[in-house]
Amino acid sequence: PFLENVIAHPLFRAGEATTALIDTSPELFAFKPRRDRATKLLGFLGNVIVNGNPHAKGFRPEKSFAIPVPPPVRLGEPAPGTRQLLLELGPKKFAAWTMQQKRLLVTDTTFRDAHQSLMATRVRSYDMLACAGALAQQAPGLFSLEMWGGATFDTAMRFLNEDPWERLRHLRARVPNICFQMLFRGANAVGYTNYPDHIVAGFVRHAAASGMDIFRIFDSLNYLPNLRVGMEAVQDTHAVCEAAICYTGDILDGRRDKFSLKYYVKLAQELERMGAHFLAIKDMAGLCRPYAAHKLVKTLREEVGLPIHFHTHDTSGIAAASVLRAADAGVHVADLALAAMSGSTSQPNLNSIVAALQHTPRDTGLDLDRLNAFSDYWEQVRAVYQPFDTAPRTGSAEVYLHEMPGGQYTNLREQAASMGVSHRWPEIARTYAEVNQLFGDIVKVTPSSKVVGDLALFLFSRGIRPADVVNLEPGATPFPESVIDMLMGGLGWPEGGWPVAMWRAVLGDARFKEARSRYRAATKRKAPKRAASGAAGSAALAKLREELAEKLKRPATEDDLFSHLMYPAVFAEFARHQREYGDVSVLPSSAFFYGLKPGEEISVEIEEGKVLIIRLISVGAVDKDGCRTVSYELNGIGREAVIPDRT
Ligand code: 3PY
Ligand code: ZN
Repeated sequence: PFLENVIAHPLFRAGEATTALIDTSPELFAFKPRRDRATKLLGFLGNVIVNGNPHAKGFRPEKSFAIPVPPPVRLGEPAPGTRQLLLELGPKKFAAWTMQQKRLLVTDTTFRDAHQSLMATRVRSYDMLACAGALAQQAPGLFSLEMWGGATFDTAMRFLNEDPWERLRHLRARVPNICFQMLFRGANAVGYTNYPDHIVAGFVRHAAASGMDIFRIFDSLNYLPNLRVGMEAVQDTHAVCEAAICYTGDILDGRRDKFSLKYYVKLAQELERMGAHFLAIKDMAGLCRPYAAHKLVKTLREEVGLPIHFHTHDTSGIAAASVLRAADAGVHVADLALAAMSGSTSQPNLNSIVAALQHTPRDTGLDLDRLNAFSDYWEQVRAVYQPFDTAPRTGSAEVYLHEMPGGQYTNLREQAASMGVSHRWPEIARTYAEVNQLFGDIVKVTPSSKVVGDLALFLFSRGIRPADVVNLEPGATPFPESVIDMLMGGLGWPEGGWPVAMWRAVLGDARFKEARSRYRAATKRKAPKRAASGAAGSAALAKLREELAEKLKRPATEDDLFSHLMYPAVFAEFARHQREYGDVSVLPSSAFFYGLKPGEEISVEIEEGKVLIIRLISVGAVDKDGCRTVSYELNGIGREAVIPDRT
């Protein structure tokens, strides 16, 4: 603490400290009591026990959950897998290898999209890490694990008080053999708005250096200029640049000709020209029906020389048929989720597809029994997340009407519930579909899907029909900021631009003219050359890092920097939480969300080989200061935490 005080002293920081500093600065000897890690954890747990975890939606299970037991880790290194292959071959030859495989290759999305779509992105690192080592040993034939990016980045900090970068590194340490894959929102990186180029490129570099192998990059309007910086940044690392076409509409429906087969082929060819190593068909809402999937994959295989990776959602209940038809048409890789985390708004069932393809030319070669054991583990884990598990119980063809992405569906339903209008969900879903038409029929995926949702709820709550928006007095209605920003070009531009009557009515004349001239300039511009040398970007990032260190009153790491740049307010609160409570990701999930019951004991590994055994003894009555004394045994010795009761 003394040294910390010296380093933090203004004279020392200004480089003006002399040896006299000690004699003239008694404040150097004012030490804040250092709270050790165990004390901080007991404080956090005490707070959850007394007040509940603010992110557990007030849910208090009657009985504690048993800690889920994953398949055991055996002695010895896991067999080499796709990661070794990628590192050895480099991304281009790795792509060629992928195209030579006869079997259907499989990406397991359990660690990312599955829980993003089923459980509001709430799965904690703890539950992934507990099974990751065994997965590396027992399923080394998986093509990749999708385990990062999308909405997991901010929710880790926001709702789980954990560091997304630590998740990536800790998983990497346990899974050295299977490629890691992330979802990257092009110029929106892992956020909801466009970021400057040097931040997007810096984020990619840091993610690749932290262990990311495959970047699936998409744009929420299929606006290709938004992909350039991210794609080029990936191409400068060891990693695979997998560029995505976002699928919407129905290529088999001749009347819906905006999103035709030709449209997707042209996009895919552009992405190939931009240097993609892989092509993803990103069917974020699960709209790619079985026969459409076959036709799309077959045509793309003829027109594009890249491996094709199919991603869909089972919202309709028939997405497994789409995967099988895509496999028949020669798709190279498919995204699937372990059985207990599959179906509904998540991916189709990995285990069942493995079974379906056994003894066929596309046999995945994966070990079904072993995969079933992992599904059993996830069934236990899923039970702990009960309050977040709000996905529809069955498939529904309603998805073809509203076209909501898997991850948005439950979110919007929750928003409707918080507005007290759950019972009017079918109307809200219809309004969402009508807002899509009002926007001219667009691709809907984060963040454009959020804007459609924002406007749908805005109009619904005011009783305005989407079709009537064009009749509103231009600029007179206080539309949500996200809508204004999108129409001003904040997310780029949709195919063919925005419908003019709606555009003018929402923005008002002055902003409409400004937006239209931006659109004209953007569509006239030739594709920009490769971004200039990274030197200016690196200097800008170094400066941002210094500014952050000032704010944090400690040195800022690269992790801190990119978390802060993506989500300044969320990161500031996360950093405060860490100062107060330390690393709470080490707690079992049941204890993290619901605390402990008297007599309950958990073991917590705070670092390798350092284990705390925590038993809750009792919770005292409220004292005169409004506090309760929570009594524990910590490694057999009595400890107390005094917690203000805020219930
Ligand atoms: C995300 O951007 O988080 C998505 O999952 C989009 O499908
Ligand atoms: Zn998805």
